[in-house]
Amino acid sequence: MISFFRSLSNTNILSLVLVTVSLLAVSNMASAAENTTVVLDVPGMTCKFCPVTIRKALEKVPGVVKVKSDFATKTASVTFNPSKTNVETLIKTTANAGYPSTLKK
Ligand SMILES: [Cu+2]
Repeated sequence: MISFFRSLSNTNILSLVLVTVSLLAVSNMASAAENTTVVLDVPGMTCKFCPVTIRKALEKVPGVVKVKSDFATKTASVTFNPSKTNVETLIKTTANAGYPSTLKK
């Protein structure tokens, strides 16, 4: 091991350290930006096209990754990046689209 490091020039050791540090930084960022999924109750859905309107509105919100809206259960399941948006914004978005919602308990 020691001879391995002796065989490396100082520049190579420095670049090894830099690569290690940047890899650690990337993995930390990934865990900090872990996505969250919430389910919203949207009681105002009255036909099978309502969930489509709601899904399209939510998909326009920056930070929203995935939306599944369902007429049968009158819910919208939203996966989002919590460093970019939040539940209040999602609820405001459905209300602005004509469908007031609440966080499903
Ligand atoms: Cu409808």
